[in-house]
Amino acid sequence: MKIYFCGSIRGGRDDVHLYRKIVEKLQSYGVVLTEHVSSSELSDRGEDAAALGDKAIHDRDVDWLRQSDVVVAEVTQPSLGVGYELGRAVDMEKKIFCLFRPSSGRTLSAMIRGAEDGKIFVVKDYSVDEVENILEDFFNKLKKA
Ligand code: 6K6
Repeated sequence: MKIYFCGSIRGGRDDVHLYRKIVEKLQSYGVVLTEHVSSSELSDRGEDAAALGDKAIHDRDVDWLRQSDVVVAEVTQPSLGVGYELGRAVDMEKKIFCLFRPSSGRTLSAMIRGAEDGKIFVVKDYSVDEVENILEDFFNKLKKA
């Protein structure tokens, strides 16, 4: 299974350690195409972009999105890029699982919360200590579907 993981980069890297934990768990279910999103070496300035260029990053990521079987997004830290990826993924009719932490004190965008349809676009409120179980439930159901 090819998994596309979305998490904030230029939107802010506060949750990068959590992204790492999520990606490690996702790797037990398949190949995570976007493992770099969880790299603590990648800052919010995305300085590596200087080597690759924004257009190359965009085109490569959209190509990976197209190849993916499922999209998992940590949406607590607001990110234009993550919102864009989710919009493109909806258009590609990908199975989407969004994870949001209410304990952050934030309110999730209506464009993400409101996109939930309980089938292919799922939004789950969670806390850090339950993340592994929540991913396990999601992938177990996905395998049975
Ligand atoms: C190049 C090589 C390593 O890191 C870079 C620099 N930037 C990005 N590389 C890969 N994917 C990126 C990069 N910047 C944004 N994205 C994609 O958008 C990721 O898949 C994230 O899910 C999302 C983050 O968007 P912003 O708006 O928070 O940056």
